[in-house]
Amino acid sequence: MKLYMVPLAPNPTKVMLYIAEREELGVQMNIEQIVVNTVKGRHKEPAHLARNPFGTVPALELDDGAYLVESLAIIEYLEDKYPDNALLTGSPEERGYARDTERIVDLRLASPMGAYCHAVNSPLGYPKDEAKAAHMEAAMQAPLDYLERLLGDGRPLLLGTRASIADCTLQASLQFMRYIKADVFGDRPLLRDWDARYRTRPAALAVLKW
Ligand SMILES: N[C@@H](CCC(=O)N[C@@H](CS)C(=O)NCC(=O)O)C(=O)O
Repeated sequence: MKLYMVPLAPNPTKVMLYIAEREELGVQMNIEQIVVNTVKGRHKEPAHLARNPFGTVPALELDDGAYLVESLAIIEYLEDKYPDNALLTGSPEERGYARDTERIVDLRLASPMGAYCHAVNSPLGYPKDEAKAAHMEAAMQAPLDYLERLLGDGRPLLLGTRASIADCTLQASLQFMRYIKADVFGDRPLLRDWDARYRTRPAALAVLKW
């Protein structure tokens, strides 16, 4: 299999963190990672549009030549394909809660963070938009408060002691925030500690560049 990705972008990065976390658990998926240079616009060229008609990364090329082009679907496919030591484990309630947390992080936080970064200092050259940045920053506050409360019981990671898809998703977006030198934590010491702690994990050391 081949993962078409670019290191800074949050959606590919969350898949890369996910793969690295699984490798730490002893699961070798042998996925070749191939950079699509989005700064040079390669993701909008025919070669990449043939992989993903939406012109985005990531895209996972399966062994039969088909492509998956949604980051969460790629992760869920890899969970199904390599079920030993999967990240999504436990009772239906635990799995439901893990999925819920991942959706909250992705939809309520990663999404405004991405829009914020592009409005402030887009690596893809999108125009600056102060009003949009302020709106996106405001939107981040409730989910950040939610995560700060979650960590209030002393858990080291978002869902306990094991890395989760939500951890990968959050850290991938925070890397983008670091790239534009934005500190989103405010007075949220538990989240700040989580960030520092997650970034010492072997998976994070292997994948994160910022
Ligand atoms: N829903 C898709 C979103 C993919 C996406 O928007 N990727 C960004 C990078 S994080 C991208 O390729 N942006 C370039 C563009 O939209 O032109 C996913 O989760 O994979």
